[in-house]
Amino acid sequence: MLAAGFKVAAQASNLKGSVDGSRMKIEAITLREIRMRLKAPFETSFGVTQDRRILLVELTADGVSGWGEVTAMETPSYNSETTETAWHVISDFIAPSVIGRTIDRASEFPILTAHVRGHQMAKAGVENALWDCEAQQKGVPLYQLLGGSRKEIVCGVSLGIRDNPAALVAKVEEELDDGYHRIKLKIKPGKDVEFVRAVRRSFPKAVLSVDANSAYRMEDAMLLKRLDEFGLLMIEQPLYWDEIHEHARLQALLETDLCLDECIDNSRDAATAIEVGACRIINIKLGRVGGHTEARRVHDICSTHGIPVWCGGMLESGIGRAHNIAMSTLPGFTLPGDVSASRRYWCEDIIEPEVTVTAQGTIQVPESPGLGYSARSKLIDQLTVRASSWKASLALPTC
Ligand code: OSB
Ligand code: MG
Repeated sequence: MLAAGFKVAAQASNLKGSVDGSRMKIEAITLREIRMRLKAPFETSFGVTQDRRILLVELTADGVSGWGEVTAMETPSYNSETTETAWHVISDFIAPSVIGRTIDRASEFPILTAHVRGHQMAKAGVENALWDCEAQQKGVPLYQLLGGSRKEIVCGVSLGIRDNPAALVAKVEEELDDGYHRIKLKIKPGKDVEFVRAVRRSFPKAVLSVDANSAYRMEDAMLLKRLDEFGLLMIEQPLYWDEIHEHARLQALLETDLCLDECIDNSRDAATAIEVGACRIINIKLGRVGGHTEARRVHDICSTHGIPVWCGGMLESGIGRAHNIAMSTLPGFTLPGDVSASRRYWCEDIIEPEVTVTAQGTIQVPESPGLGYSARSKLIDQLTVRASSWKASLALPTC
Protein backbone atom coordinates (compact mmCIF):
# COMPACT_ATOMS: atom_id res chain seq x y z
CA MET A 1 0.00 0.00 0.00
CA LEU A 2 2.73 2.44 1.01
CA ALA A 3 4.97 1.33 -1.80
CA ALA A 4 2.34 2.29 -4.37
CA GLY A 5 2.05 5.70 -2.72
CA PHE A 6 5.79 6.27 -2.93
CA LYS A 7 5.88 5.31 -6.58
CA VAL A 8 3.14 7.74 -7.58
CA ALA A 9 4.63 10.46 -5.38
CA ALA A 10 7.99 10.10 -7.03
CA GLN A 11 6.46 10.37 -10.48
CA ALA A 12 4.47 13.45 -9.50
CA SER A 13 7.44 15.29 -8.01
CA ASN A 14 9.59 14.52 -11.01
CA LEU A 15 6.92 15.98 -13.24
CA LYS A 16 6.10 19.09 -11.27
CA GLY A 17 9.40 20.10 -9.73
CA SER A 18 9.04 22.91 -7.22
CA VAL A 19 5.78 23.94 -5.65
CA ASP A 20 4.42 27.39 -6.31
CA GLY A 21 2.93 29.15 -3.26
CA SER A 22 -0.68 29.13 -4.44
CA ARG A 23 -0.67 25.43 -5.31
CA MET A 24 -1.52 22.53 -3.06
CA LYS A 25 0.68 19.49 -2.66
CA ILE A 26 -1.13 16.49 -1.22
CA GLU A 27 1.41 15.52 1.43
CA ALA A 28 -0.44 13.04 3.60
CA ILE A 29 -3.74 11.21 3.80
CA THR A 30 -5.04 9.36 6.83
CA LEU A 31 -8.09 7.16 6.46
CA ARG A 32 -9.85 6.15 9.68
CA GLU A 33 -12.86 4.00 10.39
CA ILE A 34 -14.78 5.16 13.43
CA ARG A 35 -17.77 3.53 15.11
CA MET A 36 -20.61 5.69 16.34
CA ARG A 37 -23.95 4.61 17.78
CA LEU A 38 -27.03 6.66 16.85
CA LYS A 39 -29.16 7.75 19.82
CA ALA A 40 -32.01 5.71 18.36
CA PRO A 41 -32.37 3.19 15.53
CA PHE A 42 -33.27 4.80 12.18
CA GLU A 43 -35.66 2.75 10.04
CA THR A 44 -36.08 3.21 6.30
CA SER A 45 -37.75 1.00 3.70
CA PHE A 46 -34.40 -0.77 3.21
CA GLY A 47 -33.63 -1.55 6.85
CA VAL A 48 -32.71 -0.36 10.33
CA THR A 49 -29.46 1.44 11.15
CA GLN A 50 -28.10 2.16 14.61
CA ASP A 51 -24.39 1.41 14.64
CA ARG A 52 -22.58 3.50 12.11
CA ARG A 53 -19.23 2.57 10.56
CA ILE A 54 -17.99 5.92 9.28
CA LEU A 55 -14.81 6.58 7.31
CA LEU A 56 -13.07 9.89 7.93
CA VAL A 57 -10.41 11.30 5.64
CA GLU A 58 -7.79 13.67 7.00
CA LEU A 59 -5.73 15.18 4.22
CA THR A 60 -2.67 17.40 4.63
CA ALA A 61 -1.73 19.81 1.88
CA ASP A 62 1.09 22.30 2.41
CA GLY A 63 0.89 21.93 6.16
CA VAL A 64 -2.87 22.52 6.37
CA SER A 65 -5.09 19.65 7.38
CA GLY A 66 -8.62 19.20 6.01
CA TRP A 67 -11.37 16.71 6.81
CA GLY A 68 -13.90 14.77 4.76
CA GLU A 69 -16.42 12.03 5.52
CA VAL A 70 -17.40 9.02 3.42
CA THR A 71 -21.19 8.79 3.57
CA ALA A 72 -21.56 5.18 2.46
CA MET A 73 -23.83 3.02 4.61
CA GLU A 74 -22.76 -0.26 6.20
CA THR A 75 -24.73 -2.32 3.66
CA PRO A 76 -25.29 -1.79 -0.09
CA SER A 77 -28.99 -1.03 0.43
CA TYR A 78 -29.23 2.71 -0.25
CA ASN A 79 -26.83 2.56 -3.18
CA SER A 80 -24.15 0.07 -4.18
CA GLU A 81 -21.36 1.42 -1.99
CA THR A 82 -20.57 0.32 1.57
CA THR A 83 -18.11 1.39 4.25
CA GLU A 84 -16.00 -1.58 3.22
CA THR A 85 -16.01 -0.90 -0.55
CA ALA A 86 -15.02 2.69 0.16
CA TRP A 87 -12.14 1.54 2.37
CA HIS A 88 -10.94 -0.72 -0.44
CA VAL A 89 -11.28 1.85 -3.23
CA ILE A 90 -9.67 4.70 -1.29
CA SER A 91 -6.84 2.48 -0.03
CA ASP A 92 -6.02 0.69 -3.25
CA PHE A 93 -6.87 3.25 -5.93
CA ILE A 94 -7.71 6.80 -4.81
CA ALA A 95 -5.06 7.53 -2.16
CA PRO A 96 -2.21 6.04 -4.26
CA SER A 97 -3.31 8.11 -7.30
CA VAL A 98 -3.40 11.45 -5.54
CA ILE A 99 -0.67 11.26 -2.87
CA GLY A 100 2.24 13.53 -3.74
CA ARG A 101 0.32 15.28 -6.52
CA THR A 102 0.26 19.06 -6.71
CA ILE A 103 -2.89 20.81 -7.88
CA ASP A 104 -4.16 24.37 -8.12
CA ARG A 105 -7.62 23.74 -6.72
CA ALA A 106 -9.74 21.07 -5.09
CA SER A 107 -12.01 21.18 -8.16
CA GLU A 108 -9.26 19.38 -10.12
CA PHE A 109 -9.69 16.27 -7.98
CA PRO A 110 -12.31 14.60 -10.22
CA ILE A 111 -9.82 14.67 -13.12
CA LEU A 112 -7.14 12.98 -10.99
CA THR A 113 -9.52 10.16 -10.14
CA ALA A 114 -11.46 9.89 -13.40
CA HIS A 115 -9.92 6.46 -14.03
CA VAL A 116 -11.90 5.10 -11.06
CA ARG A 117 -15.46 4.43 -12.24
CA GLY A 118 -18.33 4.86 -9.79
CA HIS A 119 -17.53 4.88 -6.06
CA GLN A 120 -18.67 8.49 -5.70
CA MET A 121 -18.94 8.29 -1.92
CA ALA A 122 -15.34 7.09 -1.60
CA LYS A 123 -14.19 9.89 -3.89
CA ALA A 124 -16.26 12.55 -2.12
CA GLY A 125 -14.66 11.75 1.24
CA VAL A 126 -11.24 12.60 -0.17
CA GLU A 127 -12.27 15.48 -2.44
CA ASN A 128 -14.15 17.26 0.30
CA ALA A 129 -11.13 17.12 2.63
CA LEU A 130 -9.20 18.86 -0.14
CA TRP A 131 -11.86 21.60 -0.32
CA ASP A 132 -11.45 22.17 3.42
CA CYS A 133 -7.66 22.48 2.88
CA GLU A 134 -8.05 24.94 0.02
CA ALA A 135 -10.44 27.13 1.99
CA GLN A 136 -8.09 27.20 4.98
CA GLN A 137 -5.13 27.94 2.76
CA LYS A 138 -6.98 30.88 1.22
CA GLY A 139 -8.25 32.01 4.63
CA VAL A 140 -11.92 31.90 3.60
CA PRO A 141 -14.88 29.93 4.92
CA LEU A 142 -15.62 26.88 2.76
CA TYR A 143 -19.06 28.18 1.83
CA GLN A 144 -17.50 31.25 0.21
CA LEU A 145 -14.99 29.18 -1.73
CA LEU A 146 -17.92 27.14 -3.08
CA GLY A 147 -19.68 30.32 -4.19
CA GLY A 148 -22.39 30.28 -1.54
CA SER A 149 -23.81 33.37 0.07
CA ARG A 150 -26.42 32.37 2.65
CA LYS A 151 -25.47 33.22 6.24
CA GLU A 152 -28.11 30.91 7.60
CA ILE A 153 -29.66 27.73 6.26
CA VAL A 154 -33.20 26.47 6.79
CA CYS A 155 -33.50 23.04 8.40
CA GLY A 156 -35.85 20.11 8.02
CA VAL A 157 -35.77 16.64 9.57
CA SER A 158 -36.12 13.11 8.29
CA LEU A 159 -38.10 10.77 10.53
CA GLY A 160 -37.61 7.02 10.44
CA ILE A 161 -40.51 4.60 10.11
CA ARG A 162 -42.44 4.10 13.37
CA ASP A 163 -44.49 1.17 14.66
CA ASN A 164 -47.78 3.02 14.48
CA PRO A 165 -49.24 6.36 13.37
CA ALA A 166 -49.64 7.66 16.95
CA ALA A 167 -45.92 7.23 17.64
CA LEU A 168 -45.11 9.10 14.42
CA VAL A 169 -47.50 11.95 15.29
CA ALA A 170 -45.81 12.34 18.70
CA LYS A 171 -42.37 12.55 17.08
CA VAL A 172 -43.54 15.09 14.48
CA GLU A 173 -44.90 17.29 17.26
CA GLU A 174 -41.52 17.24 19.02
CA GLU A 175 -39.67 18.29 15.85
CA LEU A 176 -42.15 21.06 14.99
CA ASP A 177 -41.77 22.37 18.56
CA ASP A 178 -38.01 22.50 17.98
CA GLY A 179 -38.63 24.83 15.03
CA TYR A 180 -37.89 22.54 12.08
CA HIS A 181 -39.42 23.84 8.86
CA ARG A 182 -40.13 20.63 6.98
CA ILE A 183 -40.84 17.15 8.24
CA LYS A 184 -40.00 14.22 6.00
CA LEU A 185 -41.64 10.90 6.80
CA LYS A 186 -40.00 7.69 5.69
CA ILE A 187 -42.57 5.34 4.16
CA LYS A 188 -42.73 1.78 2.87
CA PRO A 189 -45.57 -0.44 1.60
CA GLY A 190 -47.99 -1.01 4.49
CA LYS A 191 -46.70 2.03 6.38
CA ASP A 192 -47.68 4.86 4.09
CA VAL A 193 -51.14 6.38 3.48
CA GLU A 194 -52.52 5.85 6.99
CA PHE A 195 -49.35 7.21 8.63
CA VAL A 196 -49.37 10.31 6.44
CA ARG A 197 -53.11 10.80 7.02
CA ALA A 198 -52.62 10.74 10.81
CA VAL A 199 -49.81 13.29 10.67
CA ARG A 200 -51.70 15.57 8.27
CA ARG A 201 -54.81 15.44 10.44
CA SER A 202 -52.81 16.51 13.51
CA PHE A 203 -50.80 19.21 11.71
CA PRO A 204 -52.90 20.64 8.88
CA LYS A 205 -50.40 23.39 8.03
CA ALA A 206 -47.05 21.62 8.47
CA VAL A 207 -44.75 21.32 5.45
CA LEU A 208 -44.59 17.55 4.96
CA SER A 209 -42.85 15.24 2.52
CA VAL A 210 -42.34 11.48 2.24
CA ASP A 211 -39.34 9.39 1.20
CA ALA A 212 -39.80 5.80 -0.01
CA ASN A 213 -36.15 4.94 -0.78
CA SER A 214 -37.22 3.02 -3.89
CA ALA A 215 -39.71 0.71 -2.14
CA TYR A 216 -42.54 0.96 -4.74
CA ARG A 217 -43.10 -0.15 -8.33
CA MET A 218 -45.14 1.30 -11.20
CA GLU A 219 -47.96 -1.13 -10.21
CA ASP A 220 -48.29 0.93 -7.00
CA ALA A 221 -49.03 4.14 -8.93
CA MET A 222 -52.66 4.32 -7.75
CA LEU A 223 -51.62 3.86 -4.14
CA LEU A 224 -49.05 6.64 -4.50
CA LYS A 225 -51.70 8.81 -6.15
CA ARG A 226 -53.70 8.62 -2.92
CA LEU A 227 -50.95 10.72 -1.34
CA ASP A 228 -52.00 13.66 -3.55
CA GLU A 229 -54.79 14.53 -1.11
CA PHE A 230 -52.32 15.42 1.68
CA GLY A 231 -50.70 18.40 -0.03
CA LEU A 232 -47.16 17.08 0.37
CA LEU A 233 -44.19 19.20 -0.64
CA MET A 234 -42.81 16.15 -2.49
CA ILE A 235 -42.58 12.39 -2.76
CA GLU A 236 -38.93 11.36 -2.73
CA GLN A 237 -37.56 8.44 -4.78
CA PRO A 238 -40.60 6.14 -4.88
CA LEU A 239 -39.40 3.76 -7.64
CA TYR A 240 -36.25 1.81 -8.58
CA TRP A 241 -33.00 3.32 -7.28
CA ASP A 242 -31.48 3.34 -10.79
CA GLU A 243 -34.46 4.04 -13.05
CA ILE A 244 -35.15 7.58 -14.23
CA HIS A 245 -37.69 6.92 -17.01
CA GLU A 246 -40.28 5.16 -14.87
CA HIS A 247 -40.27 8.13 -12.54
CA ALA A 248 -41.21 10.29 -15.53
CA ARG A 249 -44.22 8.06 -16.20
CA LEU A 250 -45.21 8.26 -12.55
CA GLN A 251 -44.72 12.02 -12.32
CA ALA A 252 -47.16 12.44 -15.22
CA LEU A 253 -49.84 10.69 -13.14
CA LEU A 254 -49.33 12.61 -9.91
CA GLU A 255 -50.10 16.13 -8.78
CA THR A 256 -47.49 15.96 -6.06
CA ASP A 257 -43.95 16.85 -7.12
CA LEU A 258 -41.51 13.97 -7.30
CA CYS A 259 -38.00 14.47 -5.95
CA LEU A 260 -35.16 12.18 -7.01
CA ASP A 261 -32.43 11.09 -4.61
CA GLU A 262 -30.91 7.64 -5.38
CA CYS A 263 -31.28 8.04 -9.17
CA ILE A 264 -29.06 11.09 -9.47
CA ASP A 265 -25.39 10.09 -9.40
CA ASN A 266 -24.06 13.08 -11.34
CA SER A 267 -24.99 16.16 -13.35
CA ARG A 268 -25.73 14.08 -16.49
CA ASP A 269 -28.36 12.12 -14.58
CA ALA A 270 -29.82 15.41 -13.36
CA ALA A 271 -29.99 16.71 -16.94
CA THR A 272 -31.71 13.50 -18.11
CA ALA A 273 -34.21 13.51 -15.25
CA ILE A 274 -35.13 17.13 -15.91
CA GLU A 275 -35.39 16.60 -19.68
CA VAL A 276 -37.73 13.62 -19.40
CA GLY A 277 -39.80 15.14 -16.59
CA ALA A 278 -38.90 12.49 -14.00
CA CYS A 279 -39.01 14.98 -11.12
CA ARG A 280 -39.64 18.61 -10.26
CA ILE A 281 -37.19 18.74 -7.33
CA ILE A 282 -33.74 17.22 -6.77
CA ASN A 283 -32.09 16.17 -3.52
CA ILE A 284 -28.32 16.76 -3.69
CA LYS A 285 -26.08 14.60 -1.53
CA LEU A 286 -22.37 15.27 -1.66
CA GLY A 287 -21.43 11.62 -1.32
CA ARG A 288 -23.90 10.31 -3.88
CA VAL A 289 -22.61 12.64 -6.61
CA GLY A 290 -18.91 12.37 -5.72
CA GLY A 291 -18.07 15.59 -3.88
CA HIS A 292 -18.41 19.37 -3.96
CA THR A 293 -17.30 19.81 -7.58
CA GLU A 294 -19.99 17.58 -9.06
CA ALA A 295 -22.58 18.70 -6.48
CA ARG A 296 -22.11 22.25 -7.71
CA ARG A 297 -22.63 21.07 -11.30
CA VAL A 298 -25.89 19.36 -10.34
CA HIS A 299 -26.90 22.55 -8.54
CA ASP A 300 -26.09 24.68 -11.60
CA ILE A 301 -28.04 22.48 -14.03
CA CYS A 302 -31.04 22.54 -11.71
CA SER A 303 -30.83 26.32 -11.35
CA THR A 304 -30.70 26.75 -15.12
CA HIS A 305 -33.93 24.75 -15.43
CA GLY A 306 -35.71 26.27 -12.45
CA ILE A 307 -35.58 23.01 -10.47
CA PRO A 308 -35.30 23.68 -6.71
CA VAL A 309 -32.72 21.62 -4.82
CA TRP A 310 -32.13 20.77 -1.19
CA CYS A 311 -29.36 19.05 0.74
CA GLY A 312 -29.98 15.43 1.71
CA GLY A 313 -28.39 13.65 4.67
CA MET A 314 -26.82 10.24 5.29
CA LEU A 315 -26.82 10.11 9.11
CA GLU A 316 -23.46 11.89 9.03
CA SER A 317 -21.12 12.73 11.84
CA GLY A 318 -20.25 16.39 12.32
CA ILE A 319 -17.65 16.38 9.54
CA GLY A 320 -20.16 15.40 6.86
CA ARG A 321 -22.75 17.70 8.42
CA ALA A 322 -20.33 20.66 8.23
CA HIS A 323 -19.75 20.01 4.51
CA ASN A 324 -23.53 19.82 3.99
CA ILE A 325 -23.97 23.20 5.68
CA ALA A 326 -21.38 24.83 3.40
CA MET A 327 -23.00 23.38 0.26
CA SER A 328 -26.48 24.46 1.36
CA THR A 329 -25.46 28.13 1.12
CA LEU A 330 -25.54 27.99 -2.71
CA PRO A 331 -28.41 30.02 -4.17
CA GLY A 332 -30.41 27.11 -5.65
CA PHE A 333 -30.86 25.44 -2.24
CA THR A 334 -34.26 27.01 -1.76
CA LEU A 335 -35.95 24.16 0.13
CA PRO A 336 -35.17 23.08 3.72
CA GLY A 337 -32.52 20.32 3.82
CA ASP A 338 -32.10 17.18 5.92
CA VAL A 339 -29.34 18.99 7.79
CA SER A 340 -30.23 19.06 11.46
CA ALA A 341 -28.63 19.42 14.88
CA SER A 342 -25.87 17.05 15.97
CA ARG A 343 -27.83 16.22 19.11
CA ARG A 344 -30.70 14.70 17.14
CA TYR A 345 -28.39 11.83 16.21
CA TRP A 346 -25.40 11.77 18.55
CA CYS A 347 -24.80 11.91 22.31
CA GLU A 348 -21.44 13.43 21.49
CA ASP A 349 -20.42 14.68 18.05
CA ILE A 350 -16.84 14.59 16.78
CA ILE A 351 -16.68 18.30 15.94
CA GLU A 352 -16.39 21.42 18.04
CA PRO A 353 -18.68 23.24 18.37
CA GLU A 354 -21.37 20.70 17.53
CA VAL A 355 -24.02 21.70 14.98
CA THR A 356 -26.85 23.54 16.71
CA VAL A 357 -30.18 24.72 15.37
CA THR A 358 -31.71 28.06 16.40
CA ALA A 359 -35.22 28.36 17.84
CA GLN A 360 -36.20 29.53 14.33
CA GLY A 361 -35.13 26.19 12.86
CA THR A 362 -31.99 27.46 11.14
CA ILE A 363 -28.26 26.83 11.28
CA GLN A 364 -25.94 29.82 11.37
CA VAL A 365 -23.17 29.25 8.85
CA PRO A 366 -19.71 29.56 10.43
CA GLU A 367 -17.48 32.38 9.14
CA SER A 368 -14.06 31.01 10.10
CA PRO A 369 -11.71 29.64 7.42
CA GLY A 370 -12.35 26.13 6.09
CA LEU A 371 -15.16 23.95 7.44
CA GLY A 372 -15.68 26.24 10.41
CA TYR A 373 -15.86 23.38 12.91
CA SER A 374 -12.81 21.58 14.30
CA ALA A 375 -12.34 17.86 14.47
CA ARG A 376 -12.08 16.55 18.07
CA SER A 377 -8.91 14.52 17.56
CA LYS A 378 -8.90 12.85 20.97
CA LEU A 379 -12.49 11.66 20.68
CA ILE A 380 -11.87 10.55 17.09
CA ASP A 381 -8.88 8.50 18.28
CA GLN A 382 -11.07 6.82 20.90
CA LEU A 383 -13.68 5.91 18.30
CA THR A 384 -11.18 4.68 15.69
CA VAL A 385 -11.12 0.95 14.95
CA ARG A 386 -8.61 1.03 12.09
CA ALA A 387 -6.45 3.61 10.33
CA SER A 388 -4.15 3.75 7.35
CA SER A 389 -1.83 6.52 6.16
CA TRP A 390 -0.11 7.56 2.97
CA LYS A 391 2.74 10.05 2.84
CA ALA A 392 4.30 11.72 -0.16
CA SER A 393 7.95 10.89 -0.53
CA LEU A 394 10.64 13.37 -1.47
CA ALA A 395 11.64 13.16 -5.12
CA LEU A 396 13.67 10.01 -5.57
CA PRO A 397 16.97 10.37 -7.41
CA THR A 398 16.79 9.04 -10.96
CA CYS A 399 19.81 7.80 -12.86
O1 OSB B 1 -32.85 8.72 1.63
O2 OSB B 1 -32.46 10.58 2.52
C1 OSB B 1 -32.35 9.36 2.53
C2 OSB B 1 -30.58 8.24 5.74
C3 OSB B 1 -29.85 7.18 5.26
C4 OSB B 1 -29.96 6.83 3.94
C5 OSB B 1 -30.81 7.54 3.09
C6 OSB B 1 -31.52 8.61 3.55
C7 OSB B 1 -31.43 8.96 4.91
C8 OSB B 1 -32.19 10.03 5.54
C9 OSB B 1 -31.59 10.66 6.77
O3 OSB B 1 -33.27 10.39 5.17
C10 OSB B 1 -31.30 12.08 6.60
C11 OSB B 1 -30.42 12.63 7.71
O4 OSB B 1 -29.20 12.37 7.72
O5 OSB B 1 -30.95 13.32 8.56
MG1 MG C 1 -33.87 10.00 0.25
